[in-house]
Amino acid sequence: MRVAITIAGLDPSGGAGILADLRAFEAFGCFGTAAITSLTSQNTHKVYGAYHQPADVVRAQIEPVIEEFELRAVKIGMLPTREVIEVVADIIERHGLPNVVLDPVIRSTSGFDLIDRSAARYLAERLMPLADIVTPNMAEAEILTGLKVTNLEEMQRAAVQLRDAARSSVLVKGGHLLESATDVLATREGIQLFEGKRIEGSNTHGTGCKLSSAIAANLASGEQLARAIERAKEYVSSTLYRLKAES
Ligand code: PXL
Repeated sequence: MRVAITIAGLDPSGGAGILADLRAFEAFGCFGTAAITSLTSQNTHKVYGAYHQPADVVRAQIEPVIEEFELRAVKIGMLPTREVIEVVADIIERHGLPNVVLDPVIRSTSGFDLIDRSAARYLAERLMPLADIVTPNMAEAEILTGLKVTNLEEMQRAAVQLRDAARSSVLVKGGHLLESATDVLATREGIQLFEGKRIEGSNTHGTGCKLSSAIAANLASGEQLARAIERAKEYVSSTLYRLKAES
């Protein structure tokens, strides 16, 4: 049995956060475990609030799971405070957890700050270097680099800067590009583009959560990074088409 963990926030409306992560794990044959970092109050249109969990509560959720299961991948989503970031970094280091996919969740699409201001900087310094791949969207790439990220060229510049700073692979997601949804991957080997079609009129809430979890599940099955990203993108597109057809 391949087991993965998601360490992320709970979106009770199910589109984002751990509920979306668990579905993506399952779609790729991974048994999902989870630790909740923040209980949010939201629906697919708006975030009303977030009740961040104390760092020791986050640790208490993760340690017994590690004791029982040999984790094959770790997806990290919303880490709301410096203290929670420190606990997660410490656990990854001490247990040498493999296939760490970090989705640096900072702000909801509707503009709600999901993590403390100083936590974004700490996330970059402390946790990005421990990740195998970091998956910021364009807005998150701007906050993490201080660069403007509005087109493909700027996405490439941001991806390279983040890769060099963290020495981990970086996928800057182009879901907010006007004409396409092309993603930019920067690894030690160089830059690779992943073309994506923009799916008009679909509800994109939670796509980042699904993508990072699907990448983690594919890495857990032994896929190479580029193939894991391709398969994850196909999965996210298929869920968007399905949601659109059903709405
Ligand atoms: O999509 C970003 C995100 C991640 N995790 C949780 C969220 C959101 C956006 O609202 O609520 C828990």
